Amino acid sequence: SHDERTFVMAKPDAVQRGLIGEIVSRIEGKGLKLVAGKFMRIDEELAHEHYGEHEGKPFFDGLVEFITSGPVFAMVWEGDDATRQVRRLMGATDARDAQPGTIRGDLGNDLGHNLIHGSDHEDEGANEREIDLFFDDEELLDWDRDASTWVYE
Ligand code: DAT
Ligand code: MG
Repeated sequence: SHDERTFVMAKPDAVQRGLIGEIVSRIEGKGLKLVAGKFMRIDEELAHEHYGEHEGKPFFDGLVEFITSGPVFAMVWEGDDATRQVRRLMGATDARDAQPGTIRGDLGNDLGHNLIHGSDHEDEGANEREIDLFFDDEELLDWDRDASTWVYE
């Protein structure tokens, strides 16, 4: 099915560096369908919920500080295997190790400042949880994109 949804966000460093369009463009170009987008600030509470799995780790406070430091562009993308496909486009967590051709590999130079978040495809249900955390149901648009018949056989 082509209707898997995943949560993606251009982090504050991507927004500050003017890379929102580049990030959207790469995911759009891959053939995924945009279902929601929101330019917003993450407050302390949302940051703790979103990154709850990392609470207690040495980098947690810095991570929360970074993600709340400026606006982010939150998105929901849909497509076949969308969660894993976005992770492939993103590249490895540490942008210094990410392969060229990936968003982090081409545009990033740091572990923390790694430009983009995408739901973890190895964490069952993380995509739906994160979509629910950031978006109300009515913010997710139900629409047909004519190009879909040319993306998937
Ligand atoms: P990802 O963003 O690839 O899903 P993650 O969920 O393991 O990676 O970690 C969330 C973010 O936390 C990651 O994008 C950057 C930061 N981070 C992860 N490990 C770190 C570490 N060892 N030191 C500093 N920051 C780290
Ligand atoms: Mg993660």
